[in-house]
Amino acid sequence: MSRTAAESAAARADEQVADPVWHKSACILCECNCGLQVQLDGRRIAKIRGDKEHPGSRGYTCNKALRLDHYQNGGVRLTSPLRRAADGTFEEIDWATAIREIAAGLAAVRDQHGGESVLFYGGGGQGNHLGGAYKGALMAAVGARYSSNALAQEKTGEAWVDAHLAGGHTVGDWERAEVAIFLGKNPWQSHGVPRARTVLQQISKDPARTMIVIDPVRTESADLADIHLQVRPGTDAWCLAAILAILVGEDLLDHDFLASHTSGAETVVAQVKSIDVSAYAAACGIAEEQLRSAARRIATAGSVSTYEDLGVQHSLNSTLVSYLNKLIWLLTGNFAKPGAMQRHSWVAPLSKWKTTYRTTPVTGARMLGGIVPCNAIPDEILTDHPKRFRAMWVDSANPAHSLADTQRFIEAMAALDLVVVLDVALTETARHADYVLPCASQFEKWEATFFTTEHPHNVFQLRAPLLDPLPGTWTEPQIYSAIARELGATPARAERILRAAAGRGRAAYTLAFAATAVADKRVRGLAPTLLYETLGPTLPDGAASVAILWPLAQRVALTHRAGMKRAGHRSAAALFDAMLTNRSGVVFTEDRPEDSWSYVPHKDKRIPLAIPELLAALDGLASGPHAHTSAQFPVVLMAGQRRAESANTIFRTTAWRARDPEGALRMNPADAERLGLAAGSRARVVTARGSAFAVVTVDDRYQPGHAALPNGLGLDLPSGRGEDGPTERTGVALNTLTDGTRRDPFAGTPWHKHVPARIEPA
Ligand SMILES: Nc1nc2c(c(=O)[nH]1)N[C@H]1C(S)=C(S)[C@@H](COP(=O)(O)OP(=O)(O)OC[C@H]3O[C@@H](n4cnc5c(=O)[nH]c(N)nc54)[C@H](O)[C@@H]3O)O[C@H]1N2
Ligand SMILES: Nc1nc2c(c(=O)[nH]1)N[C@H]1C(S)=C(S)[C@@H](COP(=O)(O)OP(=O)(O)OC[C@H]3O[C@@H](n4cnc5c(=O)[nH]c(N)nc54)[C@H](O)[C@@H]3O)O[C@H]1N2
Ligand code: SF4
Ligand SMILES: [Mo]
Repeated sequence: MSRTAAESAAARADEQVADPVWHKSACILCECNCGLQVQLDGRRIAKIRGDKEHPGSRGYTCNKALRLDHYQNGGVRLTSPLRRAADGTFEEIDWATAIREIAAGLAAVRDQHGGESVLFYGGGGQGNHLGGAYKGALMAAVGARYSSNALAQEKTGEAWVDAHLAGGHTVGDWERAEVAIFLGKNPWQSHGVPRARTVLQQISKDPARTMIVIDPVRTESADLADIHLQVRPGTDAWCLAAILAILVGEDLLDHDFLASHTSGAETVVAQVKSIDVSAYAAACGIAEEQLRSAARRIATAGSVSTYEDLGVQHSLNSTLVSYLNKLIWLLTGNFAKPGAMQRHSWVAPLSKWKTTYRTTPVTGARMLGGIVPCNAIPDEILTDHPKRFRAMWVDSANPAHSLADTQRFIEAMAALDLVVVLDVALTETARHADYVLPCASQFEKWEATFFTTEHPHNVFQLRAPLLDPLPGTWTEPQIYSAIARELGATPARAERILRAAAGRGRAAYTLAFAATAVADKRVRGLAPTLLYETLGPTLPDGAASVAILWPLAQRVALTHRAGMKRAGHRSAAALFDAMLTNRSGVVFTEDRPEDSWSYVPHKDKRIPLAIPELLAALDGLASGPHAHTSAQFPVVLMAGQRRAESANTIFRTTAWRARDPEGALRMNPADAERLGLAAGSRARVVTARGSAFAVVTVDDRYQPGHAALPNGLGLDLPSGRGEDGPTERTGVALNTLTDGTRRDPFAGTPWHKHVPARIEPA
């Protein structure tokens, strides 16, 4: 239930009285966005429990959701726009000044160097995508063409492979899969699979089902697995190639599926045949017999689903590994049937699934998924190339902390003419901005994510604000709209027509929108802010920023009509109303496995299996190096493990972390002993780019020569009062250790899981 103005006023009048109402919301810490119910005590989120009516999470939460008040109230919030003064410090300015100066700054960069020299970064985190949906309007207003976000350091290689094969994003059917494969994925900690711990336990307990975990570490997920392929770090390509060779060699392929639903199988099979299984088994450190039994189990299963994640996407040969992973389920016919891999609907696709790509203006890096690879960004700035980026706009992201090679990224920021950061706090990135704009938190505005990737019931939840915006903060749509207007980009006539049409109802509005878009070319690009300014005010409870869902509901009706109707929505308008009013979220499409074929865009509905460039890379494995370590850096450091006590950089406080406050360096007992490191002692971790100190934990879950540091620590948090004062760092800021050049040759995605390092007593 949304909080009315009267309720808010009552809460303000008597802050001491806890509000007994359970308000609906969602967790903002990972892509699952579990539905929540919360009780407020003034502005404090006092009690949190899972929402049983949420159609995806059904009451489930993990340990982290219960700490969400640390996001809302734990850090130091920004309450005024900040401008960097001549002496380098920040000064508070009012919003009118901020909007005027930033618009003037953007216009100056555009007029001198072209709008394409403004790079947009971010636009949403794990819990907030609604605001970022308005970013496109500002990009259009400026004439910008380049953007990037965290997907370009994890998922773009996979997206490119998916584009070639099933033509778009694929997802497992976890509730029904007979064999579930987790490849470089630890759902027990990182989730990704809805209700992950429950689902893992169900698979583990069921003798008819099998869980295969491919991970160098004996993780909590591996503990529940039937088969744990404990690869040597970074050798997944050899492991998967060997499994493919076994499938081919033992004739375990689904020939019917290959004949009726694919093309190019002969090319793939011919090449895989030549792989030396024993040699590849040795390369990945797994007994050949274990690989054979895994391959046989996959081939004889009624259904197989797989989930690949950072363990391979942040490691060597990542795009090739994506391809080999997908060949395993395709050669065994595990697509578009119950329990197998599926295509699915979206409310708004997170990325572009295209085989073609643009390249970056300076270094010519491939922009897979349509976005600039994160690792290439500093190279696109630190140069005197005339097409270099001159300005950067950052929203809901912390790239000075989350991108490889922090030092170089900060150097790049300093070389720009203009940096604007939108955030709730003065982050590591915001500290290097020219302007910082304080945003309302994710519990102070209407919010949603477009992590709508489920099958068969795909869920979307629109969250109503729990609290009024903190005084001094604005919402992102408000900011995008104001700056586009200040730039003079808002088409006035179209706006007048649309405002009038909005008063006559949504059907009239839609017709008017189509007409104005034909009459004025600017309308399409500026559509988000036009919607916000004209349809927005007609929406109830101050939900102006929800206006963007109106065209998105039309999109769902157009592209996934049958699925939408099966979910009980007879039209786009009905779906929009359901999304607007249902606080626990709605199933927006109900898909059947065979519907996956309707999402395959290829004309002949056949999946083309051969990707020549990646087959060439597969050939290269025969001679490729299995490890990147050296005498100087003999350890593989996993720079970014997901743990029970990590959540990207969303909590800007150390207090939320009950255990492991500093984020220990985990390593094998034998390594620790050899180095003279006792549990609890301090070690120095040295890489080619930097060094840092960490507390040691010894654990035989890790292989010798492998060590792990957690993701998201090492924030520079205010140690005194005031946001702009001195700071203190707890834990290792991982990207002070990583090197931007260590990246996948196809996708440019970083090798954060494979950082050659040396560990020594501190
Ligand atoms: N608790 C928590 N959950 C989160 C997040 C968080 O910060 N904390 N972040 C969210 C985000 S943004 C993401 S992208 C997901 C990521 O979710 P995951 O990818 O599951 O998380 P990681 O722990 O980074 O990596 C997964 C596994 O890869 C293994 N691995 C390391 N090297 C290799 C290798 O060479 N080969 C293989 N096969 N495996 C390897 C690690 O041992 C680890 O168990 O998690 C999300 N969920
Ligand atoms: N070495 C190493 N680096 C990594 C990783 C790793 O494993 N190892 N993981 C990578 C991965 S998978 C990911 S996804 C990225 C994540 O890194 P980023 O994409 O940079 O995102 P987050 O750390 O989630 O930071 C989210 C930001 O949004 C801000 N924020 C929160 N709420 C709001 C709001 O309502 N409005 C606005 N405007 N801002 C808000 C937060 O304060 C925070 O600054 O890190 C990547 N970097
Ligand atoms: S799995 Fe945990 S972190 Fe992820 S959304 Fe649910 S409660 Fe939040
Ligand atoms: Mo991520």
